[in-house]
Amino acid sequence: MSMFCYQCQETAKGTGCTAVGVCGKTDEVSNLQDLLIFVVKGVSFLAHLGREKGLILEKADKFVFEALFTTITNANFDGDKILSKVKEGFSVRDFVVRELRENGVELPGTLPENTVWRADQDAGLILKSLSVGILKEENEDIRSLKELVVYGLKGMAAYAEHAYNLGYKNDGVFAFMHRALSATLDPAPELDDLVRLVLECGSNGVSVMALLDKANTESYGAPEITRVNIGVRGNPAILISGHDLKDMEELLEQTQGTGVDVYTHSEMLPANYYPAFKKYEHFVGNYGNSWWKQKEEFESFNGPVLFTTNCIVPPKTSYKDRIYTTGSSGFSGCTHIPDRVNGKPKDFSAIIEHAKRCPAPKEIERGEIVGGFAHNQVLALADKVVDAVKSGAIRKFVVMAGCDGRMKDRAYYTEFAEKLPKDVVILTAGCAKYRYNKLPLGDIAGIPRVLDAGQCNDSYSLAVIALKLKEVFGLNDINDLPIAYNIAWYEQKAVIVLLALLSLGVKNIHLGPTLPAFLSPAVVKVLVENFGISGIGDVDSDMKELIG
Ligand code: SF4
Ligand code: SF3
Repeated sequence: MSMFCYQCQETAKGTGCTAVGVCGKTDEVSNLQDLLIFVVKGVSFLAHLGREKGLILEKADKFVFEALFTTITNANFDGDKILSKVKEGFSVRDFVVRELRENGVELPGTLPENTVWRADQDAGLILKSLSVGILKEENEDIRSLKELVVYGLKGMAAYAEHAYNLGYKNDGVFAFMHRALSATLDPAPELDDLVRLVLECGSNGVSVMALLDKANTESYGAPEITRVNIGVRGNPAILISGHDLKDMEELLEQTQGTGVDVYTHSEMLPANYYPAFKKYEHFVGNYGNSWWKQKEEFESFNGPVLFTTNCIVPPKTSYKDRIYTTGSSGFSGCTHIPDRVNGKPKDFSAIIEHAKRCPAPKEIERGEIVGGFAHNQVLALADKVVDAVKSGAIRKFVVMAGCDGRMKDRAYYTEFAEKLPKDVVILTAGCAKYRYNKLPLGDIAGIPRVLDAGQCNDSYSLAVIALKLKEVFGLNDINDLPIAYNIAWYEQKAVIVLLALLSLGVKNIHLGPTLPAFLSPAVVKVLVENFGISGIGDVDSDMKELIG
């Protein structure tokens, strides 16, 4: 075994990637990510000591969320970038220690190794990276709960970073991140304390998604019902993927008047729903499907592709030179567009010039998809929705949010959507929607049968809608609503979305296509007993159970 990673749904044999990632991550990159998490925990341990005494250090907050985001599945495959992040962690650690001393915060007599270990040479770092992995924790249940916390924090970090890029932050979320990471350094924690931490992770997940919702909507307007073009025009173009709307804004600004069009890819599709982006005439629509189809679709797109976040599939040499990364994403050998300096916009001129040299995208489909059903828009239609439920025109909603993935068994979700009775409406968010958002599912009294709220973080919108419906129908329990949950997961943002739903009291969530490998049997038992979580079975039996 040269590595161990089991953080995503596609982990090898459903147990763990041990030689190379199914995602394409090498053992060296995987181990360096382990080392980065090791250092992150050290920084958070120290930052938490400061916070207990009222000392807030933004440098530590920023380092922690950026580093966690870097280790999310399919975000960063660049070993050098991860190594430099580890080194940055050492200097952030030094800075925090200095600040603690200067502010009279006492350091404990014995400090965890994570706060003091260092090496100056890369060889020393690489050697250390082999011994700080997940399996170092021998107790299966403690390991499971600690990793569940860390993966929830990774998702939280991604959303915190997007909000931060727009000038929004929630100090309580940062405080929690440091406290939780610090708690994972306890060599002999009580299981109950870890379970409590997992639940707190969920409520902080709600806070960070609410923050990002506020950041996105205050910056770009509330998403509106939109018919998104999925065809192409004849100009050279840039395809923008990932989740970061600040990058979207700056790219649209800088491409204006250059003759280069912009299309969204995968999780960037919901950018089409924001009023502020609609004013750009050269913003054409969405190209392609969810992340795992990129090998074929980037080939036919012809122009350069900008990754603002996950999900990158290791590119084929035929188009690798057209891949650009920015922010927490990275891939060795691809051009990385540096971060903003002193609040100035990123410089996208290189990718724009590249686009000008490329042929226009090849058409792979034609038509439109409808989206933009975030909470504001749905609540504007609340009367219509409530009437439809009261009259029985809508029998039930089914939340089918989350992620898509490449495994064949995800055809389940297409079949489930197709077989749903005609009086059931799908509520979705995240890239899971690509399994059914182009099917002719029709509408109910003018309400489309697939209501897409947006990106995975917009699952928050689905929770707001559910809470509003609960109020309108005068119910005491969110679980009394006619809403079923059949959620698909892949990476760690789905983990925080799931924990957030649990913290809101949602029960009986079906999670598929498989339950996480990082949940030990005892932890699964806790989730089943307290929240009624279950996996999925075959479409017909699940339909009976979920819809009746
Ligand atoms: Fe394997 Fe997923 Fe980890 Fe990649 S992220 S190494 S596929 S478990
Ligand atoms: Fe998708 Fe990667 Fe999760 Fe944001 S883009 S939902 S998988």
